[in-house]
Amino acid sequence: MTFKNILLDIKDGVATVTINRPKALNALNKETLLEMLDCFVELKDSSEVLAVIITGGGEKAFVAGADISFMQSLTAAEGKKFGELGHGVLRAIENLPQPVIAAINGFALGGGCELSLACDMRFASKNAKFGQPEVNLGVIPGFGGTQRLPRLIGKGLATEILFSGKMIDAEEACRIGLVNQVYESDKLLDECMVLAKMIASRGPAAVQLCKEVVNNGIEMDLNRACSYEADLFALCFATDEQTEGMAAFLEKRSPQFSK
Ligand code: DAK
Repeated sequence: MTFKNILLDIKDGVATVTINRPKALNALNKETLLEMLDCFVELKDSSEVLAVIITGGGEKAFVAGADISFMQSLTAAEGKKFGELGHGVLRAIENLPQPVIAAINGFALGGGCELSLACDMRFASKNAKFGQPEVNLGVIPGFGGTQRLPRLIGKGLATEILFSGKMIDAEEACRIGLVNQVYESDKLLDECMVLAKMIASRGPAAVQLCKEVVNNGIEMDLNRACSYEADLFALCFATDEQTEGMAAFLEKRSPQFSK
C-alpha cells in the first residue's frame, strides 16, 4: 500500500511509519489522518509485523500538531468530525495488537504530542520539544491530550503543560516520565529499532497478550485487573509458544517462536 503523506517500511518484523510532510513540520491534516487510519488497519492484520515505530519525516519535527491552516475555517460541527477522526486514528494505534514505539525526532506539539501519547512507549532525540499549545490558539487539545497526558504523568504536571501551552525540552520530558529515554538525534531511530527487534524476537502471542492486559487492565480496579491478568496468563498455556519457550529454557537453547 502506498500513501502520499506517510511512508511505510516493513523490515525484520518491524513496521516503521513516517509521517512525511516535512515542509509543514508533519502537521496532521485530514488526508494524512485518513491515510494513517488505512495504514494501521493494514498493520493490525499483518502477521509479518511484530512491532511498530512511528516517527516524523525531516530533521525538525515528529509532528508539530494538527494542521492549523486546515482547522482555521472549520465550523463547530466540522471541528467535531475532525476531532473524531483524530481520536479514531489514535485509538487504532492504541488498539494495534503489536507494541508501538514513538521515535520523537523534534517538535511534538498539540496533536503531535497526543499522537505520541497513544503509543506504548516514547523515545526522544535531544532536540525534541513537547507541548500542548492549543490554549494559545483559542482551543483545547482535541486528540485526547487532556485525558492521556494526566494519566501518564499525573494531573499536576499535566495541567501545568495543558494550561500554560509552554514547551518543554527532551530532558525535562524524560524527567517527568513523558519519554523513557533521550538519544542523540542520529542514534534515535537505531536505538528504537534495536528495541523493536528485541520485542519482535519474543513470543508474539505473549507480547500481544501483555499489551492487551496492560491497556485494558489500567482502566480497571486492581482486583478485576489481576483476575483479568490471571485469565490471559491461563490462556498462554494453550499456546505452542509456552511449550516452546519453556522447553527451550530447560534445554538451554534459544526459543524458536513461529511468527
Ligand atoms: N499546522 C500547519 N502548519 C504548520 C504547523 C501546524 N501545526 N506547524 C508548523 N507549520 C508550518 C508553518 O506554517 C511553516 O509553513 P510555511 O510558512 O513555511 O508555509 C512550516 O511549517 C515551518 O514552520 P515555521 O516556519 O513556523 O518553523 P519554526 O522553526 O520557525 O517554528 C514551530 C517551529 C513548531 C515552533 C512553529 O511552527 C509552531 O509554533 N507551529 C505550531 C505549533 C502548534 O501550535 N501546534 C499545535 C497545533 S493545534 C480539535 C482537534 C484537534 C486539535 C484541537 C482541537 N477539535 C476538533 C476540538 C489539535 C490542535 C493542535 O494540534
